Amino acid sequence: LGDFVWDDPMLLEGQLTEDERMLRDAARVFAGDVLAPRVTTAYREETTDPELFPLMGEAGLLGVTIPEELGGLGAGYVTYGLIAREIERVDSGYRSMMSVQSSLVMYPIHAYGSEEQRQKYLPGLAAGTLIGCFGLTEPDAGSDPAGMKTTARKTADGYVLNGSKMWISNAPFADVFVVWAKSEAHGGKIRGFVLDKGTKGLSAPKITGKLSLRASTTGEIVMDGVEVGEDALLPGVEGLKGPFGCLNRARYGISWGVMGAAEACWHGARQYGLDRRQFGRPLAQTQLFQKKLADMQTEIALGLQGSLRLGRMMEEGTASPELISLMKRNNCGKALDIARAARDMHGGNGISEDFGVIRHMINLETVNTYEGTHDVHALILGRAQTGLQAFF
Ligand code: TGC
Ligand code: FAD
Repeated sequence: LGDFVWDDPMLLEGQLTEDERMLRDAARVFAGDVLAPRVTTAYREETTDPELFPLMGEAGLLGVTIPEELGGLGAGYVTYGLIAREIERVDSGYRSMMSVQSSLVMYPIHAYGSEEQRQKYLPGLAAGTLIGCFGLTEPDAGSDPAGMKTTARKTADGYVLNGSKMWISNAPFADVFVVWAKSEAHGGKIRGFVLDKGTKGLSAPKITGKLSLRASTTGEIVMDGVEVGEDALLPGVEGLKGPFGCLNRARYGISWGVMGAAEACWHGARQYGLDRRQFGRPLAQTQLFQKKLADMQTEIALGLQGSLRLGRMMEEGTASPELISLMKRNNCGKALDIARAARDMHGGNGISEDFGVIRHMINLETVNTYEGTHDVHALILGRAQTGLQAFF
């Protein structure tokens, strides 16, 4: 039998290629050097420095799976997941900025866009000189995006969009808006459009007062008679499978990302328990403390192994949307439990910004909700195993 590696019980490290380890290590250095020093202030002040996008771009963190000739890294899904894990180890909001740009903006332009749209947007998005956002959710259509009210009406040479989107990451400073609307010219089917900042009738007010994910900026998208040409339509997809194709990639990345946040909480709690003495011995020498550490270690080891398997399946083309739901749901729920336990294990210090565990815990409330809530993914899995639709 082999040796037990407490912080990598499944020996994940040995299951990665040299390139994957190298790109992961570069992301870890970036997260430590560039993101970690900013996060406490950004979170406290509820601000995002848009300058982070070009820095992420320079570091090769945007469009990891997009081909190199379009500015991406041309790497695989496992690399994308490993990078999400390193960034979310610092903060879920920073991973959110990166995954919206990569999976929800660059992916649809690459997968569904025309060659002109790819050339126009992808290099700038990969470099981070353009910032993107993705508008699916509306004030009255969250878990049920088919209920959206945003419309695209055909004109002689394009479309007019009307409607509003809610809870849109990056929107207030975005240059490129991928929005989904019901198009009358396409029988009321959902179609994707790429809008440019500054187009008349398009605005994106910031949502303030968020008590979670404060280092990521969130806004509305208001479309009040936004006129665009035919070239704004994403030609390659029709129906809900368009936005869901993007969500599959982002949800997969989240399954890795939240494990990074969970690891930060677990390692923090372990170290705190080793350093802090009560009743004449380290907290880490008590049975209850060790049981919590063992639970964290187990769930993280299993969660990472599941994400790695899913990543390999994505790379070989065998991953199903339902399996993505399973991993997104499981890893978010487990990460939230771990963060809550770590907060408790830090005692009073657990509520201080100096230790970061409460920031992770509160962030994970959002991550458990966006990209399909924990319960909505349960309904997707329930439907897949019973054949019975329980949404309505
Ligand atoms: P349903 O009848 O199940 O499907 C409609 C059509 O869509 C297709 N489809 C998928 N295609 C690819 N991948 C998937 N995962 C797909 N899921 C469904 C399906 O095959 C069908 O296609 P067709 O050709 O037959 O028309 O649709 P429904 O209306 O019953 O949907 C129910 C439900 C609950 C599954 C779905 O609406 C859902 O997943 N709701 C959650 C909504 C959600 O995840 N919103 C996310 C918004 S974006 C966001 O949160 C970004 S946060 C980013 C950040 O900051 O990191
Ligand atoms: P609702 O759908 O109203 O759900 C409320 C509750 O009801 C949940 O517990 C849910 O599980 C439950 N529920 C819903 N339907 C059922 C059912 N059939 N059976 C049982 N229970 C049910 N969206 C974007 O498009 N782009 C973004 O960039 C984006 N970024 C976000 C950033 C943040 C910080 C947040 C908070 C959200 C973001 N979202 C974004 C929106 C996010 O995807 C939605 O909030 C999420 O899909 C849930 O929708 P909702 O908020 O309308 O909740």
